[in-house]
Amino acid sequence: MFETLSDRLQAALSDVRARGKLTEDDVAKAMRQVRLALLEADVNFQVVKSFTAHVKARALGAEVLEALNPGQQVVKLVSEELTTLMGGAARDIAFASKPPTVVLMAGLQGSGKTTACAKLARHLREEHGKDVALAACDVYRPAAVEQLVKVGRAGGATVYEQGTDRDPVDIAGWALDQARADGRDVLIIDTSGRLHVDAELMEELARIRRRVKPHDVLLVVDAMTGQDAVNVAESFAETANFDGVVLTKLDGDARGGAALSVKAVTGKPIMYASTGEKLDAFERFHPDRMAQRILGMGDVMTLIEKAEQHFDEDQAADLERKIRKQQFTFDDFLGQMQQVRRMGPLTGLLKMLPGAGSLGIGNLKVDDRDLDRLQAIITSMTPEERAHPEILNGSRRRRIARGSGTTVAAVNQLVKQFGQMQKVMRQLQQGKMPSLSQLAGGR
Ligand SMILES: Nc1nc2c(ncn2[C@@H]2O[C@H](COP(=O)(O)OP(=O)(O)OP(=O)(O)O)[C@@H](O)[C@H]2O)c(=O)[nH]1
Ligand SMILES: [Mg+2]
Repeated sequence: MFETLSDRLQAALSDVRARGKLTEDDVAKAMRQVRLALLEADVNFQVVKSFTAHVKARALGAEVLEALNPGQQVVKLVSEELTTLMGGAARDIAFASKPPTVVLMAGLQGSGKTTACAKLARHLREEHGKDVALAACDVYRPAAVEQLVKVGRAGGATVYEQGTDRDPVDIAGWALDQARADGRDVLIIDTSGRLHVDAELMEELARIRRRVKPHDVLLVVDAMTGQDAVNVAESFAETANFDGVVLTKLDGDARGGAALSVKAVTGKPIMYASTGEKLDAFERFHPDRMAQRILGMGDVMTLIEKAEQHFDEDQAADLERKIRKQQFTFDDFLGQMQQVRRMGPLTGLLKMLPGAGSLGIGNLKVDDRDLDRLQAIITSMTPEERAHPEILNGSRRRRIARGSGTTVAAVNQLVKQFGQMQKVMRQLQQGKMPSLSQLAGGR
């Protein structure tokens, strides 16, 4: 996401970043480029204007130009201002003192409301341990109820539905009674979308609001539609109030215009970001981390959180013991690989590393299929072979290659790399630093 914006902004700042001393001219030139980068990213014109004016004024302040590393200071400044622009502090759903907390989802057709209901339910369950129910109040599209039932259940939520013959307002009221009776912590209401922000849609939302008095109304907007998304949010903000934005389809948004403009234009923060069709492609929107990601400073915090979510502490301790005793086997290797993969596609993870952009790592296509192949090779080994790779002779390797649909060369390479890895581990164990060439794969 935001590749184009990220590349352009980093290019705009690469000049000042490298300089030892900065003049006012240098700053003005960099700001012109930042301005262009933002406009190209489809960021709202007014927003760009005030943003660059603000950064420039601060950059020209004495403490920046006279700092030891003025270039770094300018980059830091841009990062801070981007953070403010995107809403400053991150906000999650605030739970009502008297459950259920009611969340109403609104938005145009196809913006991703129904998917977001299930994703938010999953988030609230996994991160906050909440018991979440969903209410199916989109009665206009025949398949909408079924869709919510399906994704909602996959997200671990109960779905309250009454088909499509009742008034959505009545369904919402009934679902709230159900949620109370069942002692649910949260009730999320899925509503129907419209092609445009029209009076009918607004009236229906207003009626649902009056009936269920939601604690939070979330507007779901499709980031891929750029400024249109911002315009939709603006007209929603004019006619109906909402509390926060769920920005969807960020995975397909190279420009970032909506992400950067929505808060400034509507005054409402982006609370969640959806980055794919799968239920786990959903995260809280952290303006500071996002700004750092865009500027190629990495997003180590999110990476660490993902690692904490997906790595099993006992397994890690067990692994450490095995490495110490030099008992690391192909099975352990497989386990490690599976844990890493649970964190998400590798290409996405790499992008969170600092400097990923400038080192070219961000654009590196790590093919998850390579891992599939490695996994296939290892699972084609017998348990004995996995524990004692030294018994892997020619005929065993041929059998494994056939079994995994790969080649003997691929099997050989994996076995060799595994051998190198064990060697490095042994050396680390003996307190010796492995040489760089060993770490790089023993060439
Ligand atoms: N790539 C990508 N696709 C998404 C994302 N969120 C939703 N989608 C897809 O967008 C399409 C529409 O999503 P829905 O959740 O049905 O949208 P909706 O707002 O409920 O649509 P209506 O009920 O028709 O108004 C589906 O195919 C989703 O899988 C996302 O973050 N990334
Ligand atoms: Mg829907």
